[in-house]
Amino acid sequence: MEISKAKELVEPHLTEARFDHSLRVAETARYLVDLYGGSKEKAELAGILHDYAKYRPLKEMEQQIKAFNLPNDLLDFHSELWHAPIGAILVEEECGLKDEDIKGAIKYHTTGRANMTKLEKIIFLADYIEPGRSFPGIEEVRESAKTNLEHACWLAVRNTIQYLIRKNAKIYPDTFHAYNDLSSHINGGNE
Ligand code: DGI
Ligand code: FE
Ligand code: FE
Repeated sequence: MEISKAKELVEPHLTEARFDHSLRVAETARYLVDLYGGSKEKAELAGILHDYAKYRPLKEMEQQIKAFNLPNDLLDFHSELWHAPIGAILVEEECGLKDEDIKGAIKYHTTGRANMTKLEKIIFLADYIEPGRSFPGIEEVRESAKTNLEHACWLAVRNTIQYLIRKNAKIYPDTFHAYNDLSSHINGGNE
């Protein structure tokens, strides 16, 4: 898919601010590909498309989780998680995007998972550190992103888990799986 086509397809589904966020994620993902390798085109497309389903009505997404045979347990967690796996399906259904790497990066961009592909890590991290973001601790993640993709992803998941715990929010198992898996990359997995 052409980059310009992807922008055209996504823009009507997002607010202006969310579209601009998506363009910054795409730009940040290209920067991470410069550092860690991979396809710049796929990274840019995944960045542009990652929040495609962000503003779908909740009722519609609830039905899609069932209709698309997505894990039912998603329904027991915050609806904020739904746009990622649903987006990965809708970009194919509505936009004809078939690339499995890009669909995986969209599917896991919110929670992460164990054994993330490089593109999944790049989009997960780009979504967290794009220049419009201002989370507590983000500068440390941005610094780490310059030298160690896994460590930076680990910091981002750790910060997200800490933020969710402070809010008394539930944490989806894939988020823990991502944290544990990335931990073994950075400290041998024994702690
Ligand atoms: O769509 P974006 O706002 O660009 O970013 P995102 O897709 O990473 O969504 C971020 C939200 O998802 C943020 O409010 C934290 C939340 N989140 C991430 N992991 C989990 C989670 N919420 C719950 N309940 N459980 C999780 O594991
Ligand atoms: Fe998102
Ligand atoms: Fe996003």
